[in-house]
Amino acid sequence: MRRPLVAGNWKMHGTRASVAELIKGLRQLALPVGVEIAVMPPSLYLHQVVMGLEGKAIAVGAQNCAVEPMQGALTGEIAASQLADAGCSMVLIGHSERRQVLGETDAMLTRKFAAAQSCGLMPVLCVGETLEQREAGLTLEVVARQLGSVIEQMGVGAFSRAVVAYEPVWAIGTGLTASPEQAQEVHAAIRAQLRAESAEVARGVRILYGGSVKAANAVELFGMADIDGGLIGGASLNAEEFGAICRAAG
Ligand code: G2H
Repeated sequence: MRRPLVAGNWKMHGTRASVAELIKGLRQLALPVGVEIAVMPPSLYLHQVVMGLEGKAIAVGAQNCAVEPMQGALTGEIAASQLADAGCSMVLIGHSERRQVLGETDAMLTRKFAAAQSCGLMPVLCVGETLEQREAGLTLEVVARQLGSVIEQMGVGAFSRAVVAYEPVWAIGTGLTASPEQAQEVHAAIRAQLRAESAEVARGVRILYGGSVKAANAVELFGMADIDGGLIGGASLNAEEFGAICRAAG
């Protein structure tokens, strides 16, 4: 069976002091066995979090990596090899805030996905439609294109070492959540797209749901057949709430 994964995406939140508080809260959590748990702080605080969570079964990931895998002349970027060196084990690729605000394209994201894997990091590929696209009936088409561009370049086998996160853009940080049935429909389509290339990869790949997940709606969402955990934004900034969400996946 697939091991659920709950990852906290801290986005651009935190100070050294608030990060220290959050680490303290996370260290006190009773965590469920059988659930993989990760937090993804801003890059500036990765070292602090890796050190602070030493010995606790919480992995650390980054929110982005450079298109080039190795260190070099690329001002302001961070290479996947440097993230691995800093103690990260995974990295978000193509969060909608980066696609929309920073103009990251499917082509760039495929390079980042490849860079991450070449350095031993597990990419968490984010896909999802805008409200406009949903209302135009384009949800499955948009998600299939975002996923398809990585499958095309990397081959489906790459998803035996990757995670997919479905995050409807209209549900991100808005308080609106996709209903479990709405999310399940898209998750099933993602798995079917992978199954068309490899039944084995489709069976094993974890597909997370993200978008205003909180303790109050996590059990219902995680109870759906093709939802294998969550990517948690706002609610992951509160250790107790995050802990409750992790337990909901157990
Ligand atoms: C979606 C999610 C985490 P939030 O972006 O990636 O954020 O839970 O705040 O909607």
